[in-house]
Amino acid sequence: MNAKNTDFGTFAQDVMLGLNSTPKTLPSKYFYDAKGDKLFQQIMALPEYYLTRKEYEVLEGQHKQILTEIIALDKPFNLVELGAGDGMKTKILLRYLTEMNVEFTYYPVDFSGSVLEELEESLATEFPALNVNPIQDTYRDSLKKQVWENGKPNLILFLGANLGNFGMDEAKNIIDHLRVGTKKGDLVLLGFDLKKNPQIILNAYHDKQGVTREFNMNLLDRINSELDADFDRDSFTHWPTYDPVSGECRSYLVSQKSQVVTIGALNQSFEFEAFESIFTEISKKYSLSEISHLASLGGFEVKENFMDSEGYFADVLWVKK
Ligand code: AVI
Repeated sequence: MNAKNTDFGTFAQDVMLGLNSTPKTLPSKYFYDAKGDKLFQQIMALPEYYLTRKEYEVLEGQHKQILTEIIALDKPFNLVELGAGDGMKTKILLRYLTEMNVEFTYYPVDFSGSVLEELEESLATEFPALNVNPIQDTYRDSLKKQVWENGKPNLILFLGANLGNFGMDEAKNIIDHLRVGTKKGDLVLLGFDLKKNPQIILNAYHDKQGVTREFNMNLLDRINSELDADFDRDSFTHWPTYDPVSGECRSYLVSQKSQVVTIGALNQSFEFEAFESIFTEISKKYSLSEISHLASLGGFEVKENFMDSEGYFADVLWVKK
């Protein structure tokens, strides 16, 4: 996950804006501090959280087909990864490209400098001959700057269903940045969690062990410790919902009683009515037709949808027209 933001001013400002809006909201990018990162690692290993395993299955089982197009060009290329994180899934692709003696430079983009440092270290051990050029930036700014652009073909990776954590307008905006940030013939591989039995989706965000609850609650803990607030986490309930029409899985923290929370750093108190909620995250699930619509908005043609055996998850390969 790339969108870590621990800048005090920005965090305080976003919390102030979010809790002053109606309905109240907090941005999900603040889930990811050191504790949130660990919780997310645990989420990925949960029996209910199928997303990571399914994307692994796709990449493990179909990496040759996924990479056929770029290898067939028989030219050096740029492999750009938006939101590289620990690069675990990408290493499947890196391994195969290395085995095939393909010439390319890997540009992992992540907003977190420490994540990039760790990634660079692990790559130096596992792939000593790999050309790596880490970029510390946001998805959008990196696509605006395109520091990798050197006339060579690009394969841009945006894995892990990360686009799902943006509302539709923002997702379209990112696709538009992809449109501007790519040239004819460039390839993009995006990970999407697909619409499926609603119960399976809901369970993934409401696990029995309560790890996702902790992950959601971590937002309140961060506000308490970083912004000197007095949220009583026991008076809030983790409440995920899934709307099968929009495909939106939304997470909320619901106040169990009427209460007042004070945030010292903002010098402000916030009133909660009984059962008032804070909207904390969207995880949108897509249909294949919605995905091809997004492709066309970005000026891309769908090359192929690579899916796991149950059709839960898709890594889709697009080519720029
Ligand atoms: C990072 N992202 C794709 C995860 C998701 O499934 O939306 C974050 C997450 N939220 C709760 N569980 C996992």
